[in-house]
Parts: sequence; C-alpha cells; structure tokens
Amino acid sequence: MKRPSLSIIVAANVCLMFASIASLYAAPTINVWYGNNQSFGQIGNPQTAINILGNVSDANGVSSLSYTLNGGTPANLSRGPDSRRLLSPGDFNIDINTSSLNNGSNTVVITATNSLNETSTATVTVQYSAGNIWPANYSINWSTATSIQSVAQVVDGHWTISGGTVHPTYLGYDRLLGIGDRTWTDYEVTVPITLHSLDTSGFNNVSQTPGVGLLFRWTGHTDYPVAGWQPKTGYLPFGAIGWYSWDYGNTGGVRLKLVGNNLNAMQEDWSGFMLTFGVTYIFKMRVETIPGQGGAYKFKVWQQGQPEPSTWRLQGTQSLSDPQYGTVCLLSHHVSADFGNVTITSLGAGIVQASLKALLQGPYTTPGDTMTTSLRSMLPLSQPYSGSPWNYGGTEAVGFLPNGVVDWVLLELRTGTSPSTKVATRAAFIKRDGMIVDLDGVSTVSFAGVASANYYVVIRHRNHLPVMTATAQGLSPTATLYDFTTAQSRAYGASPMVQVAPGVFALYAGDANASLIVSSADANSIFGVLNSTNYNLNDVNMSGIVSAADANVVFGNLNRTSQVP
Ligand SMILES: [Ca+2]
Ligand SMILES: [Ca+2]
Repeated sequence: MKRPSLSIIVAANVCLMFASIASLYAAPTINVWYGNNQSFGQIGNPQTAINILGNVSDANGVSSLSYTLNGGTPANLSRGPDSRRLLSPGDFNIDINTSSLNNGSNTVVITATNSLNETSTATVTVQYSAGNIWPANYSINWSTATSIQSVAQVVDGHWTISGGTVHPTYLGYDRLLGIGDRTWTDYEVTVPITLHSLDTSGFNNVSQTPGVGLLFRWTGHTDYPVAGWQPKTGYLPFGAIGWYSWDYGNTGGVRLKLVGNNLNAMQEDWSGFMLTFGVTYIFKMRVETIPGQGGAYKFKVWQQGQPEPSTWRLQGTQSLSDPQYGTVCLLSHHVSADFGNVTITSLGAGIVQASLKALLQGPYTTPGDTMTTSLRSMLPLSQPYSGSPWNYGGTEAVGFLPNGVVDWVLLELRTGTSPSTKVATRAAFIKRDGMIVDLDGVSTVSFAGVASANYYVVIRHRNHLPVMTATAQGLSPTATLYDFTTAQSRAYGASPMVQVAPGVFALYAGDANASLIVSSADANSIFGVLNSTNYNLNDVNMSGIVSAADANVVFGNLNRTSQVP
C-alpha cells in the first residue's frame, strides 16, 4: 500500500480528530487525540481502564499537567517521553479505572500550566455505558468504521485509519489497540498485517525487541513488573503474544514467536520463515481452554493470497495460574505496520465454574459436619425444580446417582442483587460433605455460555431458605471454593443462616411450601400429609418420612425469611 506522507497524515488528524484548545496568548496547547467527546463501554470493556490520550505543548515549557474526573480531586499526569507508554515530549495518557466512571456522562477537565504560570484547560466529556459485554463474534472493516474508538479501544498510541487499514501514526513502545472483552475466554482472531519498516529505537534497553502481532487474554495494565507509574505501566499478566519479532541486538534472531505469561517463550519458529516488508500476511491466532490445564494457544502466519496452511506453525499451553480470560489487542512495538480487517470468532461463548460448599439444616448431623443421605432411594434422576415456584426448565438428569448425594439444589448467577439480573441457572447435587457438584458427582458446577465476570451466586433448595454470596464473586473457568458454612457473614443479608454447631452454619430448614418464609403455614402443610414416605417437600428434615419431627423443625425456625433479594 502507498503510505500518505506524514504531513498529510498530521494535517488530516488535526482536522478530524485533534481538539485543540489554544489560548489567545501563549498558554499551553492541549491536544486530545480522540476528541472532546469520547464514548467507552458501549460495545464492552477490553481492559480495566479507559485511556484519554493526547499531547500538551508550550513554547515556554509545560510546568504541570493534571486532570479532574467529575469535579474530584486533581490528579497529576505524567508527560512524555517516559521510555514506555508516553512516547513523545508532552504526550499524556489519562488512565481511569472503569469502576471510577459514572454510568452515563462524565467530565474530565485537563489543566496545563506553563513556566510563566499561564494556564489552559480542555474538557473531555466521557460517555460511559456500563454493563456491556463485547459481542463474542466480532469483525471490523476499517473502510467503513466511522472512527477507531467506535469499533475498538485505544490503549496506547496515536492510530490512524487509512486505505482500509489501521496503523500507529508514530512508532513506539507497545502501541496497543484493544478489541474485545476483558472477560473473553476462548476465541480466534484473524487479521492481515503488512510490515513496512522497523523503528530501531525499539532495540533500546527498555523496549529490547521490536515486534508486531497479537496480544491475547489481557485485562489491562498493572503494577507488575513496573510499579507506581502514571499511566499504569506493568504489562503483566497476559495469556500470550503471537508475533513477528526482532530479538535484541540480533538481526539474525528475527522470527515468529509465541510468548507466554511472564515472557516465557512457548514456541519459536527457527525454520527460517521470514516476512517481507510491503507484503501482506494473514496472522491467525486462537486460544482454547483445556479444562484442568489452562489456555492452549495456536498461531499461524501465511502470505495473503496463498492457501491457508493446514497446520498451526506455533503452539503451546499455559497453566491455570496464567490468565484464563482477557481481551485481544493489536500490538505494534516499534514496527510500522498496517493492520487490516479484523475477524474474531468465539470458540464457545465462555464457561465459568462455581465451587460451592453449603449445609442444609434438615439433614445436618454431628459429629463430622455432614448430612444424612436418607432420601437417596427416593431422589429423582432428573432435576426437581421444573414446577412452581422455581419454574426452571433445565434438562439436568443422570442415569444413576453419584455417591454421597443428599439432594438436588438450584444455583443462580446474578450480576447484581436484584432478581432481574439473573444470568444463569443450573441444577446440581449437594453431597453429604456440603460440596455442590455437577452431574458427575465430582466436578465444580459449570455454567456454559457465561462470560468470566463477578457474580452473586444463589443456592436454593426445595424446602430450605435460599442463600446468596455476601458479595459478588469473580467466576472464571478456574473455580475458587466459596464456603458458606464457616460464618454467618458468608451469606447475604441479616441472619441468613442457622448456626448448627460452633462455627458451622447451614441453610434454614422448614419452608415446606416454598414460600421463602418459615411459618405456621408450613406446619399445617406438614400435618396435612403426615406419614408420607415419598420425595416430599414436607419432609423438611429429609429423613424419608413426614412426621411431627418435621413440624418441630418449622417451629424452631418460625418467621425466618429468605435474605436473597
Ligand atoms: Ca413457608
Ligand atoms: Ca421427616
């Protein structure tokens, strides 16, 4: 592709994108690269922060630069060059965590002061749309994109769309364009890339290795391994980088590499396969979750117009201690490259695991903090929550009951505390030790088609009062045990559980009519079917028979109500 001259690019950017606030006198000039009205979150969130990028300049020298968010306390901004994210003199990058933004309109006021104490300000209106998850199947056609920020999220750098591609206008350290959601797990990305030239300053001690390609399973900058910078500059952890790179000081080391978390090389291409400047190559990379192992990454590159190779050129698997989810970024590290149209395909819409432990008061028995399995011979082989009031239509069923099963429970995931935000429901087994397991009787409970994110988890049981986690829990393909039994505060609300032994808490038994309150109506229900010996809601102590003992459980818990909102 014929590249426009730099002067044309800059002139076009000044017309189209730069928001210049220059005072009538010599106060600093603040250029906000992507405009005074910027929208974030409307597609989803590639990373934990948003970035408002720009440059400040003044003939007399800029002495300070700061910003406020929604009229809050001014925060100082670093100015480039800082050898990493801030490339040129006066460059700034306002990194604001999305959790600090109002859902809706936000006002960022940037204030610059020069050495003569002259001040100028620029106001950026940030429209933030909370709660969106980036569509799992996604593509970008740069020819029809109205702006970069309308289809992607700039993390670093000044980027330009031209000739049906996007490219970093100025070459520097980790120019990143985020595309996708920080909660994505398994996906495949295809993008044509044309390399033009190398910025040899990328061989400096900090940058070390110029390269171009794709960054996978990344959720944003951190304080590791670079701590305390503004903007945040730690680039770890990440899932993997698939790229074409020039090893430090070693032009013979140019090759395709698949680099894992902590910069561990997963696989390198020593076949002699080289990319030619000016030629377009298709970069294709994917990550898939291998249960119990981690992310499996595969990467191939071939010349556009040639048949796609049937095999992957590089591959490797990361461990469960490496990121299990995160977005994809286009990455140019000191390389002039055009990125063509991006195609992202979901490899399964995500899956999260819930590892839960809880006890039911009815069948609870000491010693050993276990539950009886007296109902075992009566338990249905398919989930019992299809009727009112649960109306759950799931098809969970087994051919036989796994060992140790006490009963079926119903789990819900919610993005908030309101019932209207329920995103998933699953029936599962609760075992005598309190562990809640999937249908195989062993595994944590999986929720397919659910993105990694924070969720409140609700446990319901036929004739016990439900409980919900006290706070939203980060659920991902890797499960972390949440144990309700260890403290009253593990569940949401006031006195949500009954203490059944010192330091041991259980769900309240006795809601025989599933009304979410234990009352005399439950006792009446029990007395109406005394001596029934079937799988019966009124058998609240789950002994296998409806008797006066069940009514006594009700009387012990009278007026207890569900604390699940
Ligand atoms: Ca009741
Ligand atoms: Ca009973």
